[in-house]
Amino acid sequence: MNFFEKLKTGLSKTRENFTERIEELIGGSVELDDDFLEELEMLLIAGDVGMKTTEKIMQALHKAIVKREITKPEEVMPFLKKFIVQLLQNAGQRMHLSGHPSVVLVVGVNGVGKTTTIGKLSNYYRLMGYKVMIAAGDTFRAAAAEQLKIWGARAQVEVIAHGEGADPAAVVFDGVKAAIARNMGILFIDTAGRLHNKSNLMKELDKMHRVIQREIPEAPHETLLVLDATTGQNAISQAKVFLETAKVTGVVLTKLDGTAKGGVVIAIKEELGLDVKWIGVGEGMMDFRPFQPEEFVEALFSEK
Ligand SMILES: Nc1nc2c(ncn2[C@@H]2O[C@H](COP(=O)(O)OP(=O)(O)OP(=O)(O)O)[C@@H](O)[C@H]2O)c(=O)[nH]1
Ligand SMILES: [Mg+2]
Repeated sequence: MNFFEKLKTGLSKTRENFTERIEELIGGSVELDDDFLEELEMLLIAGDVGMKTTEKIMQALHKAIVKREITKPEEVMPFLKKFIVQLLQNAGQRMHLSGHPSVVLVVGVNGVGKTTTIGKLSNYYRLMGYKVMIAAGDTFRAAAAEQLKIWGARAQVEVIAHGEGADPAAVVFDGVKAAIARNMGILFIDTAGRLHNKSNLMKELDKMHRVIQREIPEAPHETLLVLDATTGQNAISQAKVFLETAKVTGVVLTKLDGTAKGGVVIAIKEELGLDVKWIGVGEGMMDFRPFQPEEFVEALFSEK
């Protein structure tokens, strides 16, 4: 199965919950009346697109109807598709990797897929020709470093780790030093995902930043927030806490396979002002790709 097929299969529940219900509405309507518009609005909200985004889409649709650019229900689907691609389209999706090394901090609450994402990213960039290293900054959870080492071995990338309970900032320090000494292109830093309260999270991230910036003042070059698509709107509230404490530069949206809440991709951009840079559609190394709006929308709106 190629990635597009995987994405399409992964999004099948989201399609049932979102696209197919909109298609049903369109198929059962003759007119673009208030009932139709109200129903469509409900379906967008139920599809985890987010309130703000739904409003924006509905306003644009209304305008198109008033201007008679759209006159029939069956014209609504192509309109939505185009509009959503436009919403997701932007220039900020590329990773900033101009450092020597570039430091990429990976944050998020527990279980969202941080460690897996670092494994996948390491492999991706190694295949692109980068020299990659990983620092196991999650010293809190038992076996976290072991899990990372397994991923490191699979991705053929070295992992800098200390024992359980060690100071994460000390691991980060060693990681940064080693990455500089060995002329690495990218250093990925894993972090603990236990449910932080805000002040603890802030303290821990501050400390890591200080350690990193002592060696590389402009780092971290990227702070990726990992969000789990299966949690839908909860992912949005989680993200807000991180946005208040860390300078997040992009989102990795994991577990798009098998969730009905894939519409959250659209909400992330509009509600949080963040770009989804990567998506995960499975547990394997290759189930991962830069987010491409057109491909995503194509998979979301494709026929079975
Ligand atoms: N189906 C699916 N599972 C995923 C994906 N990404 C990660 N997972 C799974 O989610 C689980 C948690 O992944 P981890 O990478 O350990 O998550 P984490 O954020 O590092 O978790 P903590 O270290 O406990 O905070 C694992 O079983 C992964 O295999 C994905 O894109 N799709
Ligand atoms: Mg982890």
